Amino acid sequence: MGVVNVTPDSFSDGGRWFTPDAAVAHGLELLAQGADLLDVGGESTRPGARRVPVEDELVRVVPVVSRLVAAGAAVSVDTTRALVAHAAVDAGAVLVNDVSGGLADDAMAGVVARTGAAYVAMHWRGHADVMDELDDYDDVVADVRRELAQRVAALRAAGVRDDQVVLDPGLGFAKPGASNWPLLARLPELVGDGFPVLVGASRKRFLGHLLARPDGEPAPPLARDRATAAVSALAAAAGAWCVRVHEVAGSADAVRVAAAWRAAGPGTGAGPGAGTGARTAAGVGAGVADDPRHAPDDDEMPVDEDATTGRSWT
Ligand code: PMM
Repeated sequence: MGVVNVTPDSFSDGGRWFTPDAAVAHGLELLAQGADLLDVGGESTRPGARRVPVEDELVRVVPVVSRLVAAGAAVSVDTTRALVAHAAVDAGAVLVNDVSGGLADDAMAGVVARTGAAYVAMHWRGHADVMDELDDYDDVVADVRRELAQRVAALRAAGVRDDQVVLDPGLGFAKPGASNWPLLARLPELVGDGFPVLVGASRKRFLGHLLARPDGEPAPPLARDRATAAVSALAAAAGAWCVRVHEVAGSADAVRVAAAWRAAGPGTGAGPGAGTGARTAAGVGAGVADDPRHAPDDDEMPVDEDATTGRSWT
């Protein structure tokens, strides 16, 4: 999944694709580099960011979605707003990528149910202006899985089918630093919950800290692409369905390596391309039901509907 941020202030690419023409050209370039899916977003989620008015988000996102769809791309819309999601799906988007997992807008689950679009439910604890204060976990992997299970329960209650749903551990969201690594190292636990998993590590702060210079200065976002590709390979090898990245070429190669690696592994019996990393976007347009690990029975997902985190989400 290649990132097309139609924002003036994204942390990772600093507004380089803010005009519709620049965003569309960038999307086409990412497709040429091997992206299966383009993720179009009009609201920055960088730490500390303020919310964008919904009208601005619509104006940024919808024309770019339409033009990329017309050019033959499979497009997802990166939004927490039901109104924007609905407009983008009307414009041809096949997937709604909601970093709030439905918590930011009560109407989101209903829109996803009605449109039948595929839906990424990401782990989230609050908007960008407060999220760094919410990095408080007993066991970050168990806590994220439990909170995602609560989102799945809410989606099911709104009529969303399991085969629409993709889960995402939400790297960097309420996880400014060390909390990200167990989520990656123990990714098979999340994969084992039975839903396709999306990983969004690209250019994030925890990679900047990892690659810090000797004086402690974090590596800047544009210097994090090789580490991102390394995460892509490892995540795909661990069973991730999709990696969301800014620099596509390196990660496209990385997931192909991981797919071949998995295919040749003991007991797979699968041919090249059967690894999740090499899946195409075709499965997204049809929901995500073709994923062999998909459509779990209700009792496969540990849903604890009574559990609360004790937080206010809005
Ligand atoms: N990260 C960002 C934005 N959208 N969506 C998903 N599903 N997962 C992520 O980790 C994620 C996301 C923030 O990165 P950006 O500002 O570079 O787009």
